[in-house]
Amino acid sequence: MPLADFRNHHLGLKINWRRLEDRINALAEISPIDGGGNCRLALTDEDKYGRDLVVSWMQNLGLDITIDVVGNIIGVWNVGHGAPVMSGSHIDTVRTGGRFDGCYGVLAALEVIESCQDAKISPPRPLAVGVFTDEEGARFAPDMLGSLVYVGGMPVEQALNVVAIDGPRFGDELMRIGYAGPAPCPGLSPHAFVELHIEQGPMLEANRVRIGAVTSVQGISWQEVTVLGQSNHAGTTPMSLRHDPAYVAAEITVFLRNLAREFGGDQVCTVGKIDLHPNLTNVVPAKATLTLDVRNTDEALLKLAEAKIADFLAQIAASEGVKISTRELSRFEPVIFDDRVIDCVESIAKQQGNTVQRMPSGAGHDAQMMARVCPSGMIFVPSVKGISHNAAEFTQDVDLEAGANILLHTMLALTTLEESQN
Ligand code: HGY
Ligand code: MN
Ligand code: MN
Repeated sequence: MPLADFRNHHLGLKINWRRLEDRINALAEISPIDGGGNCRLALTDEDKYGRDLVVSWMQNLGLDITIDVVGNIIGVWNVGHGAPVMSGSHIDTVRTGGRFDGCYGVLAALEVIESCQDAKISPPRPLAVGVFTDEEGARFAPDMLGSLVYVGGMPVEQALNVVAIDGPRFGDELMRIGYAGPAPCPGLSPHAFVELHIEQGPMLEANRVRIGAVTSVQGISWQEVTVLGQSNHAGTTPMSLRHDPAYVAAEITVFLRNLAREFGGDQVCTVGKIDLHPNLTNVVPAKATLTLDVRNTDEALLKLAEAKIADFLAQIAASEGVKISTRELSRFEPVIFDDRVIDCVESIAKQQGNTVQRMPSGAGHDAQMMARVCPSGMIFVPSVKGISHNAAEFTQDVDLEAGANILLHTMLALTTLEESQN
């Protein structure tokens, strides 16, 4: 069958929603938290149990499974010829994660393969599913660490030596959970990559649109800021003599909020983590360690925000008599997806009767790393009330099913994408 006809020949093919729903619920049973979400921080035992379950489903589908040196799991359905069309995402979560963030994309990709197998169709290229390690970066920074190493964006040794916020070394935890694999990184470059994900923001719901054809991912700047002051007695130390890291941390948090307000547009700033030492009621802290998450779709504005923050840190260190040091945790420039993949997602979404809009991604995703090695793109479905990184994260079944059917036909269409000219 000529490649061009291949896609049109299967337009009626649909995923099995019940089967996909059952798998989403089964994975969500692993380390559930109150409210219906999950806590499976990267390389914890809970992450291992989730990995084991997904690997068992890959085995049942007869996929060729490789585990690489940073624990990425790649399952390939070896039909057809040449480099595979790959989909996938992550199954690690933040501490207060929802059941869809990442997991939906991995399980929908498995469902695409199983639906093709059920229909006894044989795509002209292999189809692959990637389960990337530590996409969240919540325990081991940076975020998207596994896919970054997969595409050669970070040396393996550097990744293995990353230290978790709770102490252990990445490489040791990977060994401990039994996912230190033999496959080298950089890994196999796919022919094309498309990731299905919940939007995690309010745009699709606000616009009453079902599908997002994602055009780009905004730039991300993560820093750890350490403020060293002088521990002192809370009762006896006059305010004028204090060098108080907790106060400085609060001023930094307020500065970030005001900077986002001043910049407006897509600028977002978050202080998500503050640790005080010794963290006691009657002690002026000796040290504050906080994280800054600063993002913008525009690289020049992101750089300007970073420069303004650096100036403020220098000023407040001088005025409060504290010592401030910073450590970069993540720094990714904005990524633009391949027009052909965006067009494909948009046209297939319309063909299947969905409302669709083009939009940037506020969250980071593995697709932004895959875009370094092959034509890549993403499909979004709405998040109810735009909530995510929260157990209350929710997406309607009808939207989840629609997204998976678009993934099915986008992957099949990408098997006939002409070779990139680069
Ligand atoms: O941080 C992010 O945007 C993603 O959830 N890792
Ligand atoms: Mn995610
Ligand atoms: Mn996430």
